Amino acid sequence: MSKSIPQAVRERAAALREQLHHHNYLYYVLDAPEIPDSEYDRMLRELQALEADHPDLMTADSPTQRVGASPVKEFAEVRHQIPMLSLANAFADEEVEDFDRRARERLGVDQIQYCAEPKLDGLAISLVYENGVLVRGATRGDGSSGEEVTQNVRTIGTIPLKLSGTNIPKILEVRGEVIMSRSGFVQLNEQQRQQDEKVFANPRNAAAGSLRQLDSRITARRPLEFYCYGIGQVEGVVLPQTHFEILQGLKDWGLRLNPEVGEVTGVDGCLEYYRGMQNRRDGLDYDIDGVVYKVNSIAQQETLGFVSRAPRWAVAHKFPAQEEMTELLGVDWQVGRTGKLTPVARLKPVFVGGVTVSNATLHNLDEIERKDVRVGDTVIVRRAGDVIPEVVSSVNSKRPSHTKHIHLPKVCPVCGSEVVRLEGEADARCSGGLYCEAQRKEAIKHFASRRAMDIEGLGDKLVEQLVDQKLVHDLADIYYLKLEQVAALDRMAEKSAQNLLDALDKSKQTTLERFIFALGIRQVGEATARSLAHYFGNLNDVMAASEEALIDVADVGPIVAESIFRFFREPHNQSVIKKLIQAGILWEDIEVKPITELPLAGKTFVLTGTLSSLSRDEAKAKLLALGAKVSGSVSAKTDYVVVGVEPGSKADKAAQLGVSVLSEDEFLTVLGGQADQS
Ligand code: D41
Repeated sequence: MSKSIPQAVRERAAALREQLHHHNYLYYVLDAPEIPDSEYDRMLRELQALEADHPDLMTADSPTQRVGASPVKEFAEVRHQIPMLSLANAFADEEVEDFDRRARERLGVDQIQYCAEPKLDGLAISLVYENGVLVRGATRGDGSSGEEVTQNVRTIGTIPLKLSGTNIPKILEVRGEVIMSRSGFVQLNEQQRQQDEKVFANPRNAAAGSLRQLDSRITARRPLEFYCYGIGQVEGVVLPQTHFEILQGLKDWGLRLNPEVGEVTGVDGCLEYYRGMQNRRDGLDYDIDGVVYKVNSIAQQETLGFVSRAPRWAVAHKFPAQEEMTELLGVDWQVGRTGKLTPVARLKPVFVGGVTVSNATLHNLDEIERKDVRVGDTVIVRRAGDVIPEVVSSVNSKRPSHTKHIHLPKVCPVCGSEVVRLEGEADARCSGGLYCEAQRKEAIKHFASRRAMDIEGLGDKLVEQLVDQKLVHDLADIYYLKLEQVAALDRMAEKSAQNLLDALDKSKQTTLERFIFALGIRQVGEATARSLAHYFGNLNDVMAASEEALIDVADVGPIVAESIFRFFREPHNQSVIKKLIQAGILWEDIEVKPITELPLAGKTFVLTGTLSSLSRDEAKAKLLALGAKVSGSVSAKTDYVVVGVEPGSKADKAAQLGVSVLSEDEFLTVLGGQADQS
């Protein structure tokens, strides 16, 4: 070290390093930070400035190393002093039983104590500490030699640059796994997407790609973590007699140990641990692909030794793979509640995630294109936890010469109606609406709802039964139900059935706007239905209107106009409407009066609090009928705020903005007065 550095600077740098190490340990290892991040950053910047002014101050274990260093051209090769062994795999319980039996026979014991660990799905690395200072990090490579990634591992917060505690060995090689958490992975990919950079297929790939960066400043920005699982070369310390105790010792030196690691007895203990981890797996914030059992006694490990490159004292008990390759035989399109078409991959059956999978989702056409999946391709199928299996990607190198591109069907596979994909929407939809079986239940529920035809007693459960039992094929069928059909349904009796028929009868007397709203045309809510009713005055004119004519209606833009136009061109919709009218649905045609001539035209109301004489929906309906708009929030454009009992913040907002406030009585007067006039 240079003599020109003042003693005070030297001491300050040492003190900062000491504090930063301590806070790093509290934050990453104990998960119990004592100071805010801002304070940590301030100390780090101060140390960086001192080191920049006095480069001789720099040390291998300085916390400033965490931000990365200048890029390297390539990684140097490092030979592992003691080879990093590989792990034998077991897939079935019987293979674990065989492993345990062989080990017991060799040792001549009845039962073995094991250390059980989750098998993290990351990259194995080796860290060498000399007199407590991290001097080298290397990948496992082929087990004999790997790549030197010291600058990169120094950027990983959970890897101590300096060991803490007492009895620090002269040389300590720690082995463990570098991983990326699931949440870190999601965040990283989100960021990559925003910056138009490559997104990673899974946390393991992201961890590998991040660790093997020639520019460690990039590694520093990646959410990598480290968990230790063992040791290599050790000098200058006497280690405990069991693997579990050795791991505890590493923890005391400041290395991170997975909290799931535990001691178990015999093969039964192993299998019990396996089931436990399998159940907890989905709840962890990192991927594991199995568990590892290690004979706990170091003396017994030495007796057992190893075959070729794998120890006889350890085995990885793998979970069923969550990703497998198989062939894409074809694609079917499934129609969902709203008519949305989802492409479903028909696969050559494959065992993945513990079950045989022959169908998987392809999400939508954009995803199919992004993943470049074609029929005939070999694809990767993923089934994680209880989620729906999905096609992750195609395997380009396995593409045969005869693949077929996947196209959106022109007509709905369920009902044969035209399929439409509106501009700017990822999803394609069946235009069959009321006719399409897949959409029928939802359409009927909407039709019957309070703000539509208001059919009392026709709830969701009943609608489902009616459709499932094939009593109702289209909307209009509900008006042709017979008493004995309804009475025979679950949780129905003669009386309740009669009540439903009465409610159906009562609903037939309605208004044009309710009827249009009840049809469930995409993009047509209550306000638009009302505008249409008032603009055209009768149903025939609405049905016959051109897109140009529709655009002239207040609140109707080109997208809404197209949706309405298409709906009424669909022959099935036309015939269902005819059948509904024939069932006796009626309303009085509206005398066509431009909306601007209605008494409350151009006035915007906001309702807040509970009104005693009418419901919020009723009040809204009355206002709409008088040409007013009803909004959910108060703004400078609001004309009146109607305040009921227990009003919310909207009343305060009205006062702030100087908007007129109406009590319930005043509001009723407005409605009554206007109603008389109209
Ligand atoms: O979590 C892991 N991925 C893990 C890997 C673990 N918990 N323990 C391991 N133990 C070993 C032995 C028994 C050979 C010391 C391992 C690995 N090996 C390992 N990782 C990659 C290759 C081998």
